Amino acid sequence: MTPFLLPELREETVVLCPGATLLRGFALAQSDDLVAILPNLTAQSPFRQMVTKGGHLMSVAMTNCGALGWVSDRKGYRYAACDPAHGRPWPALPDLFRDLAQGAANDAGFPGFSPDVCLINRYEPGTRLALHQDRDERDFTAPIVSVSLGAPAIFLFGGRERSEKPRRLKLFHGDVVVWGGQARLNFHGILPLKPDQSTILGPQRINLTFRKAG
Ligand code: MD3
Ligand code: FE
Repeated sequence: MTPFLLPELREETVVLCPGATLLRGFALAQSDDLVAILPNLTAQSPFRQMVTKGGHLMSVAMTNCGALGWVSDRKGYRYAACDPAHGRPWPALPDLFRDLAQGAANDAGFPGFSPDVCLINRYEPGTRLALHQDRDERDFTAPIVSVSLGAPAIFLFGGRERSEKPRRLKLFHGDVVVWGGQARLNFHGILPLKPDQSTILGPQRINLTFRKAG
């Protein structure tokens, strides 16, 4: 018997601050299935680097699935029902994705979470995400559920003010974090992904964020 290899036994729940719960390893048991679904989604709506309102190309490559998707261009940030790359709807949210996000939200104290967006972020070596708040959604009472896959990354999480010095947290393949309540509008970001970290996804990290935007 090697019970220490069972993913279930590596699960752990850590309250990071009021409203933010780290569910270490929560997605490990389903991670192969989550990874296997990604090519079906990206065949319909490929990863692309979006442009900010200020004209900068984002370092993170993104796509979406669900009834809505997060998009950015010279007009700004918004949620849109169709992929601007081709004008058709985003791929549907797979049941496995929805069930995972609902289960995590429920365990973190947010029962009845019903996401309509899964933003899929891809990080390659050097890719970063600058400190920001997520405030493009209509209803800040719904949490955001984030699922980390592939290479580990250092997550920065600050407070409600940009001036607060962010804490650092390393997120690994299979980790899930639920951000709601008082933590919903906290500043956060990702440090540049380190090179030479090869995983199930090669040298990249994929993050799924589930949101209720509409
Ligand atoms: C804390 N993504 O897509 S997920 C984003 O790893 C984003 O790709 C990061 O920030 C990533 O907007 C971080 C963790 C996360 C997501 C939303 C939050 C943390 C959050 C909203 C409020 C507070
Ligand atoms: Fe964010």
